Amino acid sequence: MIAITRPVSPKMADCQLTYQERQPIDIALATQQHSDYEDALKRLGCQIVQAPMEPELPDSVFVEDCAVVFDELAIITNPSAASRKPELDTIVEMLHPHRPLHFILPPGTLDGGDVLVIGKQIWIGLSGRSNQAAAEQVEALLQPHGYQVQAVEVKGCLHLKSAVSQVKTDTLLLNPAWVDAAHFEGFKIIETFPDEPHAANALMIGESVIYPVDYLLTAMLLADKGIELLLVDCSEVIKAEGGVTCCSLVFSGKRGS
Ligand code: CIR
Repeated sequence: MIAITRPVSPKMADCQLTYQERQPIDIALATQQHSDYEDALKRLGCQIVQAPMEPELPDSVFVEDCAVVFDELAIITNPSAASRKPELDTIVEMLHPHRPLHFILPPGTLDGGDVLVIGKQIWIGLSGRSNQAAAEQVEALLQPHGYQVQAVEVKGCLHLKSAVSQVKTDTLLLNPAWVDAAHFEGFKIIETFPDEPHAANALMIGESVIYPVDYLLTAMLLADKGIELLLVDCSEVIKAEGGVTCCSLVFSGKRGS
């Protein structure tokens, strides 16, 4: 597995914010936490490939939003937040050797945080950042490869994967206030605690899950259910409305057909 990451920008405190109040961000601490996160990815067998630092782009650490990589091809997104569009260039360069690249075109807008992929099923969050036109473009690209694409309404949070993510082959972690569990037929659902609304974002790699220590109640619940957790401190990216999925682009080093 390859994991593309990018160093924290010194300007991360000027990040986009939609639902949260602006809070001071400790850049040195964010950098340390990001390095610990990269160590967790390495422990799970990922080879880290760092994108160049983009000091002037506050949200550039959140590489997940720039692309979605499948075995057969990669989709370069089209972020609706103007400050995030320049993040794409270096990710295009980095993915070019690995996959045929396809681009989401206007009027489509898409952030990778709105794309949940499990096997050949793809859910696309209709959020403030991603729209139906983008979902239709994703479907046109992936249906010929046997994928099923479903657009789902997201309310009250930034991205679909703020509301739901995979924690086991057959199990999703989900905040029912933000997305309807009925969209995920056939999966077992673990609900986040009402006191930890942001706790639904987990990064499953193999059979392990990288998870924020910041959501202890939910972490204990997941551990109780036998899920192997690698806990990482995410206090600073959480202040920027980020989580564990958004700080990497993880994909197989082998290309499929
Ligand atoms: C933004 O609003 O775009 C950033 N401050 C946070 C992006 C987090 N990305 C993600 O969850 N995929």
